[in-house]
Amino acid sequence: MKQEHEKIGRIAAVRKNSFIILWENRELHAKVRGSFYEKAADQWPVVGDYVSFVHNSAGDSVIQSVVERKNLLQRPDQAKTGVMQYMVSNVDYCFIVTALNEDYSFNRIARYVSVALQGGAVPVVILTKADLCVDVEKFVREVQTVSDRVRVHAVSALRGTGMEALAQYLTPGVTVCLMGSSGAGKSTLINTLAGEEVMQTSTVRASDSTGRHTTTHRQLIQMSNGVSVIDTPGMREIGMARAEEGIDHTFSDILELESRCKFRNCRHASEPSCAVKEALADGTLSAKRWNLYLSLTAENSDYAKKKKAISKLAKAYKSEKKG
Ligand SMILES: Nc1nc2c(ncn2[C@@H]2O[C@H](COP(=O)(O)OP(=O)(O)OP(=O)(O)O)[C@@H](O)[C@H]2O)c(=O)[nH]1
Ligand SMILES: [Mg+2]
Repeated sequence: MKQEHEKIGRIAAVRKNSFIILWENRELHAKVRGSFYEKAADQWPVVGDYVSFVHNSAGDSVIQSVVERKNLLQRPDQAKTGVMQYMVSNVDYCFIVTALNEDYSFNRIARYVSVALQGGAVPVVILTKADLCVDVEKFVREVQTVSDRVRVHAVSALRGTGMEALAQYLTPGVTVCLMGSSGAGKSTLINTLAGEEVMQTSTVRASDSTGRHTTTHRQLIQMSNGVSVIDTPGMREIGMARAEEGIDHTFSDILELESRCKFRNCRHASEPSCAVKEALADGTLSAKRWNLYLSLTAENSDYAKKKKAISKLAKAYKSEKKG
């Protein structure tokens, strides 16, 4: 319960155990109250969280609790240690930013779409640097085949083209999070939308078209039109973990096919009247899409197995210490 003297603000940035709270157009430095140290990692404030806090005008304010989240976007940490990284919360639209150069990857987009859908955010693929690409429409069409849940727009921040299509998402009170590789143009897009330089940007390496990790931490920016935008540092990869529902939503066409197989536990191997095999044979389902679904699902369940093994080891270690 929020006490009389507590205020509600929104987390704009997190640096280890220090937090920045946005409150009445001010940025306040804050720490969490001691009881947080007994809480699980996903209970700690992340960028996008609304928090109840006690204001301290002379020093750090103190976060008392995290207001119940609408959603939480997460991914496995890159070291694949079985630990999840809790990225951002209370996101309406997840802008999956991919440049129309060597950065473009159909498979990576499908991964981001699964993560966004798992977190309950609407995935919107933004193909940037359209000015560098000769056949933009081909890529737009291809992205549309990732999932019927995905929306896609091609833009050039450099030329200012395609930006007007993004206005439909940018309504007051909405939170948009931008994700994608370093150098894809996330911060540039935010600056263009804000109409001023709110984020620092820098040129990409000509050799491989990738960026230099200009944005180093997640940051929420409140724009004058009432939209909150979260910029994130470029990600090298996006692994699959705890994303089974997101994967199912992304590949809902495959789930629909599976439901039409004669046998409920059909492995789509040698069983008769298998709707998946039939769709693969008549071309309604491409082998590429089927294999992508299989590989994302396998990666996701591998993670669950690994996590189980780790917790088993941890339990054994604990009881050994006790005994
Ligand atoms: N040609 C072209 N260049 C662009 C466009 N948008 C961004 N860029 C350039 O791409 C480079 C990288 O842009 P950033 O906005 O810093 O990329 P970022 O995704 O924020 O990168 P990180 O912060 O490292 O994750 C800059 O030199 C931009 O000027 C575009 O539409 N067309
Ligand atoms: Mg950036």
